[in-house]
Amino acid sequence: MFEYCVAGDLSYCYKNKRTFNYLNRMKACFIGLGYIGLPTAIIAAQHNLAIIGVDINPRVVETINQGKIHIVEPGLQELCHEVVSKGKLKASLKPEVSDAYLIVVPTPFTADHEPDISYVESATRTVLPFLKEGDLFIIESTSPVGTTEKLADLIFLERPKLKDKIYIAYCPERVLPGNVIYELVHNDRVIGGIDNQSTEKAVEFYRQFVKGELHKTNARTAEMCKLTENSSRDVQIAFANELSIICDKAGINVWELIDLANKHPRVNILQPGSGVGGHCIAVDPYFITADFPMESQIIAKAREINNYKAFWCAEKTQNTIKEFELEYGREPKVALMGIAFKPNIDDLRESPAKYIVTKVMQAHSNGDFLIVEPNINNHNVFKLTDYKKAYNDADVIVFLVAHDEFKSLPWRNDKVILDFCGVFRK
Ligand code: SAJ
Repeated sequence: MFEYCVAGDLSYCYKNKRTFNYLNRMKACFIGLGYIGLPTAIIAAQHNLAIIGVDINPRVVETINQGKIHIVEPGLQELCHEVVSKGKLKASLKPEVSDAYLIVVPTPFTADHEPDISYVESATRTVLPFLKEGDLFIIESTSPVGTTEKLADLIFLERPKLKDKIYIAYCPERVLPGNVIYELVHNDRVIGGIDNQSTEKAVEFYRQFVKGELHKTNARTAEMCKLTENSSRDVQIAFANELSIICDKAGINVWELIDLANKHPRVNILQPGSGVGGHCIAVDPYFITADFPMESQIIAKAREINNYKAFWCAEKTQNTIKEFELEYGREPKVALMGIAFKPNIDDLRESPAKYIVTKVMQAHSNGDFLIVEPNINNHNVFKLTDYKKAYNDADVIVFLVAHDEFKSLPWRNDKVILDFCGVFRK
């Protein structure tokens, strides 16, 4: 177990070459206060850890120190206010001496679909001067296999005296946006150290605020596990999307088909949609295909199919517009329903719906389009229209995201409706 200093003042004390901390609490420094870093920092603070949250964006730091949040996540605002006002969480532009350092920054991919770990590297460099014997260094950012070992090498190159004296581990997050507070505490986690002692230390750390099981492994397996989870979902969605294209040609209702096939006790097909978006499932499989191009055939194909599905939806929309013009001798008014990457959120990252809207509007530059996204108030590119008004006013309605609001709309025989995401599936 971590041992803590019982002296309740702000000074550090040293005992048995370990660093102990103020107010009887372990101190952890989170680098990156985004969709995962901020909620994790808040939950850890709520469980009595002293937390320093670091972000390079001064507005983010300022917002959090006012007890507010810059992301949308149900219930998080209240928790943030609570831990900040009780002095358990402080945001800062710079790290501070701590017992544990967590790297929770984005890992984007390049135009060639190569993972870019430069943020993880520079976040690691910012904590390098603060590291001391006995500290724990954890990477949570989704990373290609071998990243934790690579960063351990970097740490030991820059701070050779820390070799075998600090603990280094990888622990991916698995929370679903919208349900983050519950899942951060209750989901099982996979924890892999660069050695057994590091794994054990990291398990002790997460035990303080995670109720789910903590599964021990090595760093490479933990890294691959995160990529595997999201690739697995991508492959399963690709199967559903491929089925939807086949069914369109065969004149079969894909939603009914999947419901029926899923009555088999060992079949569980996911739902087709307008493609796969977000910054996880649409990205992480590339971290495998970039490093294992020959071996990752299904994973690469699934990415291709899910990207193609968005292109297919755009083509189908454009063809429907042309058919309307031919039949009625005028341009239709077209409602494009939803631009978020999935239902009931405001997140547009890697959104297939946004891609479809952009592509269709570019192809019909003089077209009459009503863009709908009930989860955001305004957008810097698209002029947004209320969903009921758009549904009433348009001739052609294209459902791109199955937001709850859309499900309450009545079916209209006087409209041309393209339902790519099963709004009317029942
Ligand atoms: N989608 C479908 N059909 C489905 C399910 C999803 O088309 O049946 C689409 C969604 O519309 C969306 C995309 O897939 O465009 C991804 O949505 P999602 O809800 O499957 O996943 P994310 O990206 O919000 O979160 C995923 C989760 N991973 C898995 O379920 C394996 C989450 O647990 C991870 O923590 C998260 O990625 C992450 O951060 O990696």
